[in-house]
Amino acid sequence: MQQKRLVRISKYLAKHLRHEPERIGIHLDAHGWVAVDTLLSAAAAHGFPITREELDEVVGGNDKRRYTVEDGLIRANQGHSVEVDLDLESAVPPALLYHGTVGRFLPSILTEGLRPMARHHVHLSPDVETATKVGSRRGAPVILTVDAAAMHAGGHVFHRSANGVWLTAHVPPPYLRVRGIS
Ligand code: HQG
Repeated sequence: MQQKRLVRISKYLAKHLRHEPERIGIHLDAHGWVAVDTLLSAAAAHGFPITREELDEVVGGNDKRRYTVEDGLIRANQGHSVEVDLDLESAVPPALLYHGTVGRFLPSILTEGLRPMARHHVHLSPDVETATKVGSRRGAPVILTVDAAAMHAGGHVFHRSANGVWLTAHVPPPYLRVRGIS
């Protein structure tokens, strides 16, 4: 499949498995799952037919492993704005985690900390390279280092999504450092 088609399908899945299932008349269960058949029929009925082979290629070939297919069901691994319970176990984070953002958000972030904004959690990356990619979506990336060990010691809960993104409710300013500035 062409890369362009693959990206279009992945975006379509993100839109309907994370944010607006009702737009194509599907219903996610409490844990974010919907039957693959239901999803494919709904997509076709709403003018965006996807074959099962294409779906499998997007799910299997997706470098970020955004989706899981299991027992005839599919769900997004993270990034929801609709209420779902992903049953993620809490986990001990590495000592440092990273967040990629852009300069225009810094004044607010350094005042109120990192907030989930439209998502359920703040998303943190395990390495600078990943954080740089995340930040670059919005402009020249600025990387924040998160003192995850201190947060964990202070009782903040962390979860790790199926695709290696670290999630937490809020990162207060004392745990944040702009990388390159001491
Ligand atoms: C910023 C993509 C002002 C935050 C990526 C970010 C990631 C604040 C934006 C995943 C703020 C929210 C998540 C505050 C945070 N004041 N701005 N207090 N706190 N922000 O997209 O972390 O393609 O919801 O810095 O690869 O950018 O969806 O979060 O710039 O893994 O699979 O508010 O989304 O993955 O933006 O990205 P987002 P994110 P997917």
